[in-house]
Amino acid sequence: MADRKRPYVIVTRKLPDAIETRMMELFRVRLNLDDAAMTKDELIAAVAEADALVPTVTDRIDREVIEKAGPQLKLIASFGTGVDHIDLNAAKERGIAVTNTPGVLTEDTADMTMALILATARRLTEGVDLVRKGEWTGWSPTSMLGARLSGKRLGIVGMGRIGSAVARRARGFNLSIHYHNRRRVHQELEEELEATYWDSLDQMLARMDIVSVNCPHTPATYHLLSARRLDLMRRDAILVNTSRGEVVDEAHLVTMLQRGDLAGVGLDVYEHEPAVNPRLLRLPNAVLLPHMGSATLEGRLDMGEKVIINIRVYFDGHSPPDRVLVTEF
Ligand code: 8YV
Repeated sequence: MADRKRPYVIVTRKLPDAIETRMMELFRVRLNLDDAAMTKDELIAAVAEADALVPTVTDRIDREVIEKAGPQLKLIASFGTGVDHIDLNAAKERGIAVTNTPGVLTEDTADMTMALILATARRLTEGVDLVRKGEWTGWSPTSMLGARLSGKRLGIVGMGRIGSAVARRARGFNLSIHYHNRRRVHQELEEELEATYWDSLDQMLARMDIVSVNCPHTPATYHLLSARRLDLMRRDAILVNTSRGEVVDEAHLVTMLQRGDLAGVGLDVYEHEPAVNPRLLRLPNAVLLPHMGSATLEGRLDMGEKVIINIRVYFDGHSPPDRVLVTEF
């Protein structure tokens, strides 16, 4: 490809070597080899010169950044599925296309959701800590008792790709599947999962042993699990979140755990990421992960390949396969 025809692509974080190498072959690229997250000024400078920007969840591409974009910026090809870090309306107004990488991190995120359900119900991190600290004095019939999964009810908030993948796994653990979603899913899927649909999130929350948050963060889902709704949950229930922290009122969640109004939480995401509420850190019944739900080698490669395809297809003059439409949110 002649250089003048190659789009100039700025990548905000270090990506897997194989992806960066392929990008170098296909585009004019500025990589970020030391992986330091860009400041707002650096993002503004990047959109002033790039034809395509490849950000991640750690970059806030807000209206202010988008309004500073030069006329050459045509595409924001995000490395990740969630697009809540990008102001989609501002991009649309400027005629800038936005793409993401859906589908390729479904299985990995669902695996991590199950891992958090198991770890929280069976007190995995408490057990690990006991052994590592040399404080384990031997087996006892009444120590480290958790909750049995088999036969319990799992309520999935958001039955999209990831929610359905969680449900399939959960069936293998003999959990019964319940869900709340904007729209009821197809009958075949409901039958396959033997899933019970709840139009009322309030009513579902009040009856579940385990609640899993699997919906995206949008203006409509911000604090969907509000203080009032969290208070509806059973005292012996657990909550896991591998989606976005903003969907849950985190401060109230912590207060409930401190008061013993909830049995435990498993969190991979936080409302003010990467800050983790210090009160959470002190709670033994909180299993806390550093936003690693999709962190597999295979997943990162697949995400990178999707980014490359979206850029190529767009600059070949076609609609990219993973174009995000504002109306979806
Ligand atoms: C990604 C995620 O790793 O894709 C998402 O929405 O939350 C993560 O698992 C991250 O977004 C990369 O930008």
